[in-house]
This record gives sequence, structure tokens and C-alpha cells, in this order.
Amino acid sequence: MKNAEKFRRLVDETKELILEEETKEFRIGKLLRIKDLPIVVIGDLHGDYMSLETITKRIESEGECEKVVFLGDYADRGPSPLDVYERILKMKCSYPDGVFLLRGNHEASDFIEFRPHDLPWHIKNAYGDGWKEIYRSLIELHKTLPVAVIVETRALLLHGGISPEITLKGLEDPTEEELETILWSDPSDYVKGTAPSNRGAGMLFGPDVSFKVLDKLGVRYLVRGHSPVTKGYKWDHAGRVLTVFSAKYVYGLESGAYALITPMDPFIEIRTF
Ligand SMILES: [Mn+2]
Repeated sequence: MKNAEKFRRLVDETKELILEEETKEFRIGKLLRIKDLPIVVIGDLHGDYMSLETITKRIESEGECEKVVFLGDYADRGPSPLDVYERILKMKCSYPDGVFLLRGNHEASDFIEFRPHDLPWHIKNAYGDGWKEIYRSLIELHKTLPVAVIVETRALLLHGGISPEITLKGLEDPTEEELETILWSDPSDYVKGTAPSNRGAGMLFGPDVSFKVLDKLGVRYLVRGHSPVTKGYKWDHAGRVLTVFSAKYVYGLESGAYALITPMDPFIEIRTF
């Protein structure tokens, strides 16, 4: 059996660090503003430790990044959610101003139900009796996570999507409705405005919504995760919305991907593995 106390301490330490972030000038409410480039953007991991290891090894060997942003959805589905957590929480603790963990819909179990949610089972299996306290600590950590990043003139980073009503204020201090939109929505090239999503939460948003909101925020791209895509990345909305998905092995994808936000036009490079 693994050491429950040690893991819980790591979760609680990370939570304190992220709470402290709220006093820093690069964070306003739930929104981060990152200036240093390049930024590595890693999509959904869903308990896929092998994919995470592949990506971190490559980032380290290429030595090309200033910051790392994770787009959320760390657990559920894959075999190693606790290894994923341990790794990303340690990264956050080692580089508090260099590594950022965003909230995905799988980090919002206090708020909207979703399936599969096997994280509690994995905690129970690994830590036995003390599992509830660990799970509770993780839920508390999830609530502190920021939901979006703005990289000035370049990109908006978040887990799911946007609606025509999303404003800067909505990213900084989202209402429950806005949080649902941000964590659950998906782009569609076949929708004008918005349409209901068959996920049962969030919505589908069309190119007109992306153009309007991104222009208003003064950025060229939306970079998001949330949808498994065959090559690990997919462009939508006339090249202004990029999906990156990093859980290659768990989803059996042709390739997994992560993205780099770079100083030079066109500001985005894609890496596949
Ligand atoms: Mn998701």
C-alpha cells in the first residue's frame, strides 16, 4: 500500500501554492496572464502516465520552454491517474511560477456529474481506508485551479470552449453557467452561434462565436483540449481554434500532441508523438 499521508500532503501543499497565486500580478481571479514564451500547452491526460512521461522527456531534452500549461482532465479512464497527479503536482511545487494546472470538466465533480469517474476507485485501491480524505483533498484542490490563460495578442487557453457571452470578466470570475461553458463546450464548424451539446453539459459553438470572442479578447487563437482527436490535434474555425489531446495511449490515437505558443508568427507550433 502506498503512503497515503505523503500523497495527501503533496495535494495540500499544491493547493496552498495555488491559493497563494491569487495574490500574484499574473493571476486575476481564475484567469492567468502569461508573457514569457515559448509556452508548452499539454492537453487531456486522463490517467495516461506513459503519454505524460513521453512529453516531459521531450520537453526536457529540447529545452525549449519557459512555461508549461496543462489544460485539465488529469484522471479518469486511463490506468495511472495517481502517477499523473503525483508527477504534475511535483512539477507545480518545483516550479510554482513555471507550471500551471487548469481546471477541466473532470476537475469539477463537485459541480456537474460526469462519467467515467474512476478516480475514487483508484485512490481506494492504492491507499485503502484513508481514501476519502485524499479524495476530498483533491476536490478542494480542483476548486482552486484557474480556468483560463491569456497570452497577449496570441492565444486564449482553456479546457472546453466559449459562448458569445464570454467576456474577460467571465474568465476572471466565472458564474456557474460560464464555468460550465468553459469546461464543457466544443467547437463545431457546422453551427452558427451555439447549439445544444450531446455531452449533456456545455454547448457547441460556431466559428462566428470564436471570431467574435477572440477578437474582443485581442488574441488570434483558442487552444483547448476536451475532445479526443485522431492525430492528437485538430484545427477548426478557419484555423483559429486548435484542439490538443495528449492521452495518446489510453485513447489509442494515431498520435498524441502538445502545442507551443511561440514568439514568432504564426505563434503556434504543434508537436506530435
Ligand atoms: Mn474534458
